[in-house]
Amino acid sequence: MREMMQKLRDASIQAILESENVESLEALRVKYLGKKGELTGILRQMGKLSAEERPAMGQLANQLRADIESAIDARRSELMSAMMEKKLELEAIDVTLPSEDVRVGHKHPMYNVLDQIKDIFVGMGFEIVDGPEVELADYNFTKLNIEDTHPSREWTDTFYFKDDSSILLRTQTSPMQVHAMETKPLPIRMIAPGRVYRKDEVDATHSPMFHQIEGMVIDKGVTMADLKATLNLVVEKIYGKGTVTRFRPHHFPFTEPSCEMDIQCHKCGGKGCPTCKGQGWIEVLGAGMVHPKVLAGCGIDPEIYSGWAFGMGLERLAMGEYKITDLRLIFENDVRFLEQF
Ligand code: 2NM
Repeated sequence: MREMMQKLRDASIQAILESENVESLEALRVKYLGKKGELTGILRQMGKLSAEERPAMGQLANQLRADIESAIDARRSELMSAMMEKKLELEAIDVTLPSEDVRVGHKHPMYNVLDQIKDIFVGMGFEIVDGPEVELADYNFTKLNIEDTHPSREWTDTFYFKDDSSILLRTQTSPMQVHAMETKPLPIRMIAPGRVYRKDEVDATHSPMFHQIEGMVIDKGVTMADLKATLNLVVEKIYGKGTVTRFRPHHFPFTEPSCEMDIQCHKCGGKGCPTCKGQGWIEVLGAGMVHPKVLAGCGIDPEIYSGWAFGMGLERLAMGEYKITDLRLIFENDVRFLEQF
């Protein structure tokens, strides 16, 4: 038996030293030390030994097991560090190599328009605010005086979150005005540009995601005259001094009174041309005096404070500005298109 163990020792140590990867090493561990392994096989024959021989043989077998185990451990760490070294060598990066050419994109035409508008409002003391695109129906609709039965609240019009009709993708940036009224000290002068979502099929004039910019002023003694004067000034900065505007009555749930503002076509001066589609006028935005119910709902006393607000679509503005006739081009982000602006 002593001889068998010596043979096993020689063979196993040799095989372990020659094993070339951790998988074959593991196979050797099973082969020699496993439940059906060779050492176990030898130990099974202990019964044949005399009582005097048994303790010494047992001790020898234990020693052999420990030696094989430590040989395996030693070989495993050798293999692991060799593997690591190989990996490091393979994955080495020469940081001194020149990089591949990076294709530089191009500023999106809509952002030219947005940046221009931001500059104008910042110049008048407005603050730019940014906020969540995922909103509570309360902030997107209820606090804006949009009644429970309003069609824009329908599942067919608005993206609600599964099983929860109180959470949605904002359909307008107005919830930012509500957040501002609830949290900011008065007076407030702010604009809120950003993405909005409506369940529309994609075509030349519709997209389920588009951009809006809305703005609001809340202070004591603010009137419709402030609304008109401020928006006239903005339009003159964009389309040139002397640009003629007109304000038509309109309806929005969150403003009273409400209006839409048109500019006299800056291309044809109102005669009618392709830019204004023969109309002489171009619709640019919706606006109005913030509804007293909206103010009160946000904790502002409508007897003391008043305000005006406006909202407009950025894609449409950029399309008008750059004569882009298909909204899809705006979202494709093809550099060949973008580079033209
Ligand atoms: C528009 C048109 C008119 C608007 C109103 C408010 C708020 F929160 F102050 F009530 N925010 N935005 C508003 C008013 C938006 O978009 C066409």
